[in-house]
Amino acid sequence: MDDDERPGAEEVRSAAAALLEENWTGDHTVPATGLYPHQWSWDSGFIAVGLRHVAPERAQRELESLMAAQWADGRLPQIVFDLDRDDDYAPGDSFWRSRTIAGAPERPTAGLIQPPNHAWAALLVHRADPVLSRARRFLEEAYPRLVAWHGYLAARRDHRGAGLAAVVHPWESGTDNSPLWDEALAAVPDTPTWQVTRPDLGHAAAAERPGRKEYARYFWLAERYRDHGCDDTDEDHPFVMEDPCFNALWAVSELALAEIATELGRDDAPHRARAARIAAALEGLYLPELGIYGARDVVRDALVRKTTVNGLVPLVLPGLPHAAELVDTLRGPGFLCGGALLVPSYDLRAPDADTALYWRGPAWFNMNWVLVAGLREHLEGPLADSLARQVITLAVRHGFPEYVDPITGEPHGTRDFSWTAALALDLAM
Ligand code: 9WN
Repeated sequence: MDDDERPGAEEVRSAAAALLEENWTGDHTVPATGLYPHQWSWDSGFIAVGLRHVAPERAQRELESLMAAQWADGRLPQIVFDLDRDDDYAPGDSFWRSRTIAGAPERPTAGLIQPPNHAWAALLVHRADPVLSRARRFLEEAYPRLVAWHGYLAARRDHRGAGLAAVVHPWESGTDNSPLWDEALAAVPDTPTWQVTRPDLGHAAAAERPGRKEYARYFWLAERYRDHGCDDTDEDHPFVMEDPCFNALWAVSELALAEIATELGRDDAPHRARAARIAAALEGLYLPELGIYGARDVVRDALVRKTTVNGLVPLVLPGLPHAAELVDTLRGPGFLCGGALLVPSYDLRAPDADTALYWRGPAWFNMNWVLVAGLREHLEGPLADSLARQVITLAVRHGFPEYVDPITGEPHGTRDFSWTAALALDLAM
């Protein structure tokens, strides 16, 4: 790409800041008006990372509003519903009825969770403006909530007792229709009691969203979890998966909590110990023959041997034993050397890869941002820099799309997507 095609830092900053302002509701940022009208958990983490450069107080409030919807058991919910603005999303509050569940907060939320990037985000937000952060007691207030959130993962989601947290629904992974979940999902009934509605298809093309059968299974699983009071005691829950992306983000966030503890004059050792335990347990997901981390299907006690971007995310961990192999895989024919501009969500050589279909081939900006951080962690500066430039260029050129075709850069999904703007902004600063 020619240098003159690249947007300058000021162009990125003003376009991204304007979009984030537009998507700000007064206490949080929606992922995108229309398709995603509420507050999403890991979106808020990524959005805060970008917001810190242009509106540090709003970045703090982004995380505070999510943490205000914490459940008594410590979970941070996948979605906090904003009923005043829009109810055009399913399943919404009428499905979850969270206020009828013991321990749920005042504000209506989903019962599920999303990947724990929040402590990492909180640390970055603090460091962007420590004076403001201290004046607002941002870390003092956030720390116990983040400790409780990670405590929930350790106490309620470590189904095997091996040190990893499991997701009980594809939505919890944030990578909804990733090929990692195919087999486990195929065993889930597609007969929910709740009538499946698809408002999402009014905002994005059907060919770019999960299919009808998948949605029926998503609803069935959500219904099952809800009908067990979201209490994580359902021993026959049919979908229990250990995701390398979710757990790597947990470990990084645990390391961030250690830094936060130090900043607050508390003991960082328990956080470092837990991060080390997660990192050690992650090694059980490594697939040497593929040079990548897979997922574990806890119900079937089997590893899912598929090469997806989720399996590259452990690169963010310092001292990762297989970092060199992961970098080779990332540079290799399934990912960047398939001629890709950005790292795709799924091995481009897979017969069922589809470069326009959501988490089954397209490149996502959050994953590429995480990989830039991972490459920098492992001293792969030039590759990190070229990936960062592509993130910025494709984000700005196409009006902050949700995801892009990794080969052509063609935009897909919704536009004006908040984390695309926030993370391009972060890389441009
Ligand atoms: C379900 C909001 C969310 C992201 C997820 C992405 C998509 C929701 C959906 O949008 O999922 O949570 O309705 O498809 O997969 O990562 O957090 O942006």
